[in-house]
Amino acid sequence: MRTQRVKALAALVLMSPVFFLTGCSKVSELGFPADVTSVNDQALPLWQGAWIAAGVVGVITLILILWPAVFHRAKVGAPEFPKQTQYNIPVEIIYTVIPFIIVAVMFFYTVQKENVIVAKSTTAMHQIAVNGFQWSWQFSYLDAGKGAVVTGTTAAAPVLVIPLGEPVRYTFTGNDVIHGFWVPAFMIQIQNLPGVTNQLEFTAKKLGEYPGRCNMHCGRAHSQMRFTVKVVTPTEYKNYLESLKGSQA
Ligand SMILES: [Cu+2]
Repeated sequence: MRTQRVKALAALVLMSPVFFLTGCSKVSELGFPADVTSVNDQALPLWQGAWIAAGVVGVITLILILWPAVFHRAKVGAPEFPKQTQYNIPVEIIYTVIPFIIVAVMFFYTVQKENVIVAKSTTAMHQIAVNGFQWSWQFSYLDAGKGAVVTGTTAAAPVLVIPLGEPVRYTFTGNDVIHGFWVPAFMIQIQNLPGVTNQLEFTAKKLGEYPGRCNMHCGRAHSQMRFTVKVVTPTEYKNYLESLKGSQA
């Protein structure tokens, strides 16, 4: 009975990476695509590094759990408890210092990557304002004048059209409550806050359509705050802006 249970447990442990990895396009990317935007270039190595760190900690923890369970089992006729030890100063120092080092290293790399991600150049070629409201999105293409605005509804999710290979400066605001502009494939999540303007600059690097949604619970129709980001060539982008201007005339 016991060996059966051990075998079942071993099979589960060995199979778990298979269940985990089958959903990913590429194992090394751990669920996020590479080379989609300039943000992925920074965030993906951080994501991979965090998984490696978690894997190392996980394996060491598993060994520390299984070691006593397998090699220090109660022997027949042994006293009820083994010798009890308290206040082992070196051990206590070690298990305080090691987590501190782990947190410090992850903090260092997070700050380093974040500084690059939020940096603003003076050469952003386009400006787009993203306003979240209950319950959809409004995209204003500022380089095409005041009229170039696309407003979505819960029934008709809006499309954010952006140019390939050209840096865009985005400003994010919230009209009523806090919303969250989230494009999973871009590894981007930034809050739309009422009364505060957030900014982010990035360059799309791959043509295609990418789903986005609001990830701050903002009210009854929060789940319908969907949108699509469409990355097009610079010429198509220019034509799109012209068409927006035309539709306002
Ligand atoms: Cu929302």
